Amino acid sequence: MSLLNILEYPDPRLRTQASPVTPEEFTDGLQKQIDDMFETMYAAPGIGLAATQVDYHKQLIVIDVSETKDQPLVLINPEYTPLDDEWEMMQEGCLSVPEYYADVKRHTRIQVKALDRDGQLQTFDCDGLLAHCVQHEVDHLRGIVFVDYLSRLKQERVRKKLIKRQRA
Ligand code: GNR
Ligand code: NI
Repeated sequence: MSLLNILEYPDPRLRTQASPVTPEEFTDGLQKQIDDMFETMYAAPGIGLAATQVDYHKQLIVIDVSETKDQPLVLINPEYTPLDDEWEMMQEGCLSVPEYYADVKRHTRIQVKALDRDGQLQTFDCDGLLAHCVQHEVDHLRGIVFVDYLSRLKQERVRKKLIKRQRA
């Protein structure tokens, strides 16, 4: 396994739209990419990682929100739908925006449909941290970073702080 480099905001590659994984792409190479993404996420440490963040522009996400770090979840070509009209705020962080945290409003309860690492369709309902994490990761696949939801002033502050940090 290998650790992958994580792109940092405001890297323009974080704006890339990921393409769906096709049936022919379920190869050993994809399995290795998934394992490398888990290793990178656990090492960071983080609770989720989207392929976009490691400059791999396929619709692939790895997640583990468990305290014990033993409940890996692979979401390929994910889609979600809100289960009701409720929204909630939660403080979010992002491995592509190091050392910055801000409140983000997301759907409280969602239904998720995605393929697993074997290409089998999985469907589940979730809420809480997992629901926030899925929405945050699906945003990455669409080229959206959580700071996009903040005021222009805050976005400008984060951008300057990270550019300074990247030079150091
Ligand atoms: O590690 C992470 N924590 C987190 C906390 C609240 C909502 C979303 C997240 S995802 C983040 C890892 C990451 O950057 N995934 O893209
Ligand atoms: Ni993120």
